Amino acid sequence: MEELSMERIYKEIAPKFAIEGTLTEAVPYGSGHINDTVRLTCVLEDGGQKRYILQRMNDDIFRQPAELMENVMNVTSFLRKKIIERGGDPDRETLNVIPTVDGRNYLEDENGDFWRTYIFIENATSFDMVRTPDDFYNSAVSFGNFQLLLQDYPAATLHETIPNFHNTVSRFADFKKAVEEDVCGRAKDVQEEIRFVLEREADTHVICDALAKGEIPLRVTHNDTKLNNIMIDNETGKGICVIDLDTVMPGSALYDYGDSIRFGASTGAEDEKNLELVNCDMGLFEIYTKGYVEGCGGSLTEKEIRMLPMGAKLMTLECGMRFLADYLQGDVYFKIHRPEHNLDRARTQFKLVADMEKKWDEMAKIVEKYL
Ligand code: ADP
Ligand code: GN1
Ligand code: MG
Repeated sequence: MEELSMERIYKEIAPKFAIEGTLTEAVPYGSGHINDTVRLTCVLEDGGQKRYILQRMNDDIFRQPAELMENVMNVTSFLRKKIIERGGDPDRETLNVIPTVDGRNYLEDENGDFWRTYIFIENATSFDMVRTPDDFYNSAVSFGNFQLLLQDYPAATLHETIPNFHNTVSRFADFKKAVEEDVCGRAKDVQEEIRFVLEREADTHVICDALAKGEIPLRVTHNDTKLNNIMIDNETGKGICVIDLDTVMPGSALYDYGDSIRFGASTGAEDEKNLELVNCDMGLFEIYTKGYVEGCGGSLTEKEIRMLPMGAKLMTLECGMRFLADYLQGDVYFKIHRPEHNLDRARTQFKLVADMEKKWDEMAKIVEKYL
């Protein structure tokens, strides 16, 4: 996709949305790996200001933007009703799509790029690293609650925006293919990392098998529950809004729980180069477990709770496989900001997996407390 031009956004794209006031600024925003995100600032007649998030959706990854936006509209209107019922503020506690001036939910421009706009959630922050254990606990309650709120969502009406997104068996097959094809000739330098994945093939079946056998339920899940996909209220410190709804699809609670642990319970950044700094913190692991189980309001089954450590390990292994596969394929999926960025990311994930394996008994004991 073409580089983002702020000037073009300012002059041609933003004015096509029904935003209020006079646009005064458009700046690149956030640290997501997938979409191009821009923050718009508008000045209102009364001198106040209103901000928006404008995104160019990544249509290499989300092949059916219309279906994706149908999911977003349906899920947010469903959540909106529930938020109003419980006396919350629907403009802050869920995403709100701003239509185009001609009343559509998204814009297709003359280059065939797809754009959408949301209300900017003010007085809240999305964190790339855990700031305090409380933030992490509050994010867990919110992600658990999100899943609970969607418990009676008609799952069959959801489009699968990325097929097999957390199917670790097919992710493993994709990984092996990337190694075999080795289109950039990079495999020779990362043999140790490749071996790390290949040795764990048996693990990749565990959640898929449990779902297939009906031992754990299929639910409507978020599927991308990293800490920076939740807005933490600046005043109360509570998780005010779950964002990045592109991958809301039928899935397992283990995916949501596991992806949060992968990212938030790590003592290092996702792309930390010094692996000594990267470990799975058992204090954070426990606090998230407590918050998530509470947030799910008693809806998790005993089997699910017992499998939570496996959720954490497999989501971390999967993400590592995806980063390494992308490195081997020439960095075509995740946004990178330096040449070996995806390799660095893959290495932190494998370090975390190895650390979880060492702490396996401890993790099992912790989750047992929340049965
Ligand atoms: P990506 O799929 O690329 O991760 P996100 O939808 O997560 O894209 O957006 C990237 C970042 O932009 C988020 O991590 C968050 O910091 C910020 N962001 C997204 N939506 C909003 C919003 N409605 N209000 C405030 N910030 C937002
Ligand atoms: C991507 O979109 P973002 O940055 O929140 C990715 C997740 C990965 C994550 C790794 C649609 O999340 O699956 O776990 O990067 N999203 C998609 O940081 O592939
Ligand atoms: Mg995101």
